[in-house]
Amino acid sequence: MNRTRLYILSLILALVAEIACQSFPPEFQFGVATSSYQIEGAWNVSDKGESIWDHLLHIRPDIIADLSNGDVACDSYHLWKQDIDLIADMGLDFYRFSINWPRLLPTGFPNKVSEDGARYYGNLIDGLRARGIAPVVTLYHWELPQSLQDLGGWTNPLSVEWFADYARIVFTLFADRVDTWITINEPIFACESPYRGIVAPAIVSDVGALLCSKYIMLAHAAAYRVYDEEFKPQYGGQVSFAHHEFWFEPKTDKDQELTELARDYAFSRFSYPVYSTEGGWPPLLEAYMAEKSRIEGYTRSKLPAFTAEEIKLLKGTYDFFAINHYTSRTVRAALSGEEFGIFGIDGLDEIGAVLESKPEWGSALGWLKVNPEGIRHVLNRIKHQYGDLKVMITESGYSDDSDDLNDVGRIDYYKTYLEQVLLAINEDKVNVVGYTAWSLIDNFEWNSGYQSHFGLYAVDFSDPSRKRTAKASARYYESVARTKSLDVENLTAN
Ligand code: GBH
Repeated sequence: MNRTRLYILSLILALVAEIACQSFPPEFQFGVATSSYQIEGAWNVSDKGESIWDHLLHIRPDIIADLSNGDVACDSYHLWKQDIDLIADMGLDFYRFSINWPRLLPTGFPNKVSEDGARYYGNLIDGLRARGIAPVVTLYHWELPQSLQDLGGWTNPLSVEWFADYARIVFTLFADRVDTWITINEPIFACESPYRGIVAPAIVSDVGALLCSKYIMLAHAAAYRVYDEEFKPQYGGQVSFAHHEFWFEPKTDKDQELTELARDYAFSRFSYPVYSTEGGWPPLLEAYMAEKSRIEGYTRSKLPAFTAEEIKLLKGTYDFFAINHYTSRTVRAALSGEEFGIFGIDGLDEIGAVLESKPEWGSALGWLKVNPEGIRHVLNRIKHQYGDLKVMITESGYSDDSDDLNDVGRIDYYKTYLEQVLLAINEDKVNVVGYTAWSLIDNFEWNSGYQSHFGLYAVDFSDPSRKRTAKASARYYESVARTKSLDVENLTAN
């Protein structure tokens, strides 16, 4: 072979390698996610009970930027068939949605199961399966029955058994048709923002946030054990909870130690009890909270201790690692007297850490800074902390406030984040098995109301029929999912 031919051959080989690297493993799954309060509406149909969100936003609309609520939302309670069509049109493997606890159990307790509630979720599950879409079902995406909140909600130790009872009913109804289950969505945002007055039930209590952390994790474990013992032998499905992690890095070298504490406080608080070999609270955090509580004059740590039995109950309650990831922050120590912004977004007041962005990171709407490398770091951190686990990305996505269907920012987010997921798979050998785009449709984005859009499809909220329209990102995500490759053209709308 002469030199020119060799050169051409090497170019072709490089190209083939490049294309191969752009490809996901053939069994990699692509899906899309929503949650009940954010899309369903129909807040008081039939015998549905009231959730903490229904309750709070009817008396405190002011906590939402546009004073809106989820009374109607995307009306997916009535339009679920359209939602299934959109998912099928994108050729996706699965749909992650959540069950609204008081829609199924109007009293919060298992004494009464709503027939309409059970029928709604049964139809949705059957409709998905008929189109070859696997349902991935979340039991708790923040809709606690108000009846249980009135009894202390997740700060009441009995919430562990209330949740286990609810989980058993859901598994009894649907375990024959659902293989993948998420117990709790994001314990951090299910406990911290709610007990900092930001979201429902909007109670301000640092003690409450930490009590909730303990009992919500025990509730996860109890539900996991119910499935494992009573349903897994027959159905063989998989259960986990959706853990949330930002990527945190120290602002300067001297912020190294604080960054470790911040990671423990915000993330390992929830992952360590389940995934570590020792179990229990992360040691650094446990020591810090014991000392801080003593200084503040408490007789015991605000972070409630686990008994040996509870540590055992929690340890190993996973069949895979479910991770939600959106964004990154730098960490530095707060200056004396410095004010903290929104918990978990701008700072972690309990440990005196300020969270910021870097000039080179991009930005979506509000809190969502765009740092694609962050997702690779987080995936690596999981592997280094807990070993070679099966990892499923259960949420990731991009927000804007635009009506432009040509949503290039969102396409760029998915492209660059998925490139980093591929690097984690190919270079770092992290066993990532799936990716979930948040969200299928624009929906009720909690404090931001309907002003923050995460959807691959737009929803016209001024139209009573809540018309859904594909954005360019829907077609982009479709090509990625159908080819299982990033080697696709950036399609634009129209
Ligand atoms: C996920 O939470 C949730 O699972 C999902 O329901 C949510 O729609 C999605 O992410 C996008 O936010 O606007 O500054 O007042 C991620 C955590 C919870 C962080 C809401 C931002 C609002 C803070 N997000 N939070 S702010």
